[in-house]
Amino acid sequence: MLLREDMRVLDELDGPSTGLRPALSGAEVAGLGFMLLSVPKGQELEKIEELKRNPAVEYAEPNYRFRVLDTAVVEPHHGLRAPDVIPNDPYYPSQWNLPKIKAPAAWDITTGSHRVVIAVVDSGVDLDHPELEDKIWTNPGEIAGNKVDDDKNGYVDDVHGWDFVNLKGEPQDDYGHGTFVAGIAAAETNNANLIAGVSWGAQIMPVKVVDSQGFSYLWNMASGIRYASKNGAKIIHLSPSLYSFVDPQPLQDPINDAHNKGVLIVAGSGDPNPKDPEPPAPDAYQYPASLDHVVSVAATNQGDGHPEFSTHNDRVDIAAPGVEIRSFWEGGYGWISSTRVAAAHVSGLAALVWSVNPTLTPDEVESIMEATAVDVGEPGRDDDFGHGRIDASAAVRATTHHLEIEPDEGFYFLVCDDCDPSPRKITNPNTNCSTWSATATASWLSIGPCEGYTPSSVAVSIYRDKLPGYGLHTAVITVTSTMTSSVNNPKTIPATVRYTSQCWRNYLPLLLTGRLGNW
Ligand SMILES: [Ca+2]
Ligand SMILES: [Ca+2]
Ligand SMILES: [Ca+2]
Ligand SMILES: [Ca+2]
Repeated sequence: MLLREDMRVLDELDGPSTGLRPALSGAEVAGLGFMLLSVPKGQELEKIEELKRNPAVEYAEPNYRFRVLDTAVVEPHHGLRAPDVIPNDPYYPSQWNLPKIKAPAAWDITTGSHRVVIAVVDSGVDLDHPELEDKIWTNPGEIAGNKVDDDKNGYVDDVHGWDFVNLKGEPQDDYGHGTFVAGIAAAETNNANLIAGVSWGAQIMPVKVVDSQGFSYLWNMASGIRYASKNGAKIIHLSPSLYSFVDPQPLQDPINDAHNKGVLIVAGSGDPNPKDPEPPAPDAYQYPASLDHVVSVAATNQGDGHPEFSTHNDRVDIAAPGVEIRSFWEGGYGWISSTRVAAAHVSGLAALVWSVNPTLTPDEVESIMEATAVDVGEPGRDDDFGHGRIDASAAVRATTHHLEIEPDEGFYFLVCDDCDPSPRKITNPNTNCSTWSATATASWLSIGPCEGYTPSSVAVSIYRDKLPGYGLHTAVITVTSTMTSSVNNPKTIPATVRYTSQCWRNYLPLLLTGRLGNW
């Protein structure tokens, strides 16, 4: 069971005199604000009632079991021909969900910044999957395999996330669901391989809280949320869900903390299991989706209808495709229908919105997705679809563009009669070429065409023939957002050219004064 003390009450009652301390002997404290206690089997509820009568106990709850019900229907490889359109992933034509949410038009604005991290709190992620291995988050402060907690975050060798089931730093997926969800949100895309993901750029932080049978526990869930928010995730995708939940506080606390840190938390609205001996009502609150500060995502089908399995209630915020959604399964490929896979689209879209404007709060990101959603079902917000089915293109286009470029400190070129300096690059790490342009104030500065998706860049080079003569010349490059609404814009980059007949005349004095290293 999980237990939290009210320290103020404990102090008032002079600690041990409450009788609580002896009861806690052997308790495990994990920095979550509550404790995990072992109780003899069968005495759980009795013990909880006893503890709740103690004024020093803020809450005492069973360590509830959560679950991930989904298993994929496996499909054979068809050897599909890569289409001539972008993205070129061969299974893209069977991903009805992506054109449905207008992902291709969203990808004209951004294919997703590498800086946005989605924590997949699920069964782990296949760390060696060819479509995911380059997308896995790496903890910058941790050295692998030295049995030292280098970044002092409480977890030894957590180089690519953490496994809360087996308590180790290699959150390898032994069930499959986390890998499936990660593929929907952020598979390697336009690589002529398998499927496309919603955000081509987002990093995946694997946080394993689900065991090899598809089950998780409240303790693992709370710990996983805390880990993700403390270690740089921007979005937390919560897969496991539960309906018979008495007191959600042990989960609400870490969710509140994550939200206060600027993290968006996303979960499927829930899918009652028809095989369950006591299935919940189709409008029952399921958790964590129904907690505060969690975006509760319902599923839609190809016709924007409401599939029967998708829980509907007044906590549903938004809807996304959730029927026959393709992703990776057991080393191959398959489909799943559930609200959890619907939620993976919202996690991916939030990563795209945050790419266009990294300064937004999680509430702002949620509001943008809801305001731009397509109203389906009954007019206005309704319990089946919340604010509607997500429209990725409308969402990224409604986002105020926060223009970022690299470098912003300026360029220095050295030119002589028998040498040309190599071109430099101005890079926009977050959005595509369609969102920005660059111009120069001097005819001797050449600004190349913009190239690439996110990141996108232009080459800057010098036309020696157009320089007005030997000496020092300066000009300014102006970078402007071309999106309807923008901030941090325009940006200017100074460019300086030293033009001389022979470069050694410039290099030699610099070498003698030891300044070349700075140039
Ligand atoms: Ca660590
Ligand atoms: Ca280490
Ligand atoms: Ca792919
Ligand atoms: Ca509606």
